[in-house]
Amino acid sequence: NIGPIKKVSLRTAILVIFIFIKFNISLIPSDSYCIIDPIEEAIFQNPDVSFGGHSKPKNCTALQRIAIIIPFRNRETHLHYWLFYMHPFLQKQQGDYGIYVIEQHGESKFNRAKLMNVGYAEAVKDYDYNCFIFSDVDIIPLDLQNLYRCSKKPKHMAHSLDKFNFRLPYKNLFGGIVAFTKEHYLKVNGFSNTFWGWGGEDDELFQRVKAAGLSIERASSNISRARVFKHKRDRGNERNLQNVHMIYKAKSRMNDDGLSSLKYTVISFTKHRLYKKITVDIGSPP
Ligand code: UD2
Repeated sequence: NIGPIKKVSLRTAILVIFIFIKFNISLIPSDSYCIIDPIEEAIFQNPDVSFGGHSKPKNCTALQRIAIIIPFRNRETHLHYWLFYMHPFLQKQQGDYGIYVIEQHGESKFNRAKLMNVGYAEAVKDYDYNCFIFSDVDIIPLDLQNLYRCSKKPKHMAHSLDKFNFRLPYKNLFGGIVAFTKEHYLKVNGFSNTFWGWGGEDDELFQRVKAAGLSIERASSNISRARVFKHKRDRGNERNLQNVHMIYKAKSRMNDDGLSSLKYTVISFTKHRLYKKITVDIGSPP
């Protein structure tokens, strides 16, 4: 006889041991648990992507050769997740594509639009691209039917985002992801180079499209649903209210401010396993 209290504690001990075994719980610290950086998994899962981030379909010739340009500074984690999701996505769509991460060197105010122009200028030196998709590093499409391709019109591809409840916040929004044929990007003279800090450059691009006599298109919002990684406003990319005044001057400035006036210095080219990174000095605001 072990007495009622001892019986209870024996039962409890057996129960605890059972739970530990059943749910594979160990009290011994283990060194085998680790958080895998998604880039490791992405590299492992995309052996067909060639060094530097180019991939094309094996059994057919794609009609479009697509450069995907990503403006970048201090967003490593987002970039790794973007690559993790997007390489399989783009390969399933049988894209002939290359990934260009354009990193702004230094601490001066971020200039997303100028980095896009640099991406264009560098990508055309590499390959005969005829379609350019300018994408933020933190937007992931949720539907494979959302084709990462150019259309007959400049295409806005970030109009159905989870952060806006999958609704278009305002009619002229043209930020996040846009796709231009080479012909159309040249026709609008690219983005403006003069938008330093957050805001306005996407609206100004919309005005350029209009001024060039073009219009934009958007695919159905159902298939364009996309997720945005949550983040705070980055240091060095504070809202710039001066940008607001420049938006509606797009037409008068368009020919002199853009690809035609682009100046930058390349600090480094780095071919990574799944992308090409070009670090550039694009100067600082006047
Ligand atoms: C909105 C637009 C974005 C742009 C911005 C205003 C949508 C969905 N997004 O995004 O396209 O027009 O407003 O400028 O309409 N970045 C870095 N490091 C930095 C800062 C920015 O890498 O320090 C890059 C990165 O690719 C990022 C992008 O620039 O995704 C846009 O910056 P944001 O994410 O802060 O802007 P957000 O989300 O308010």
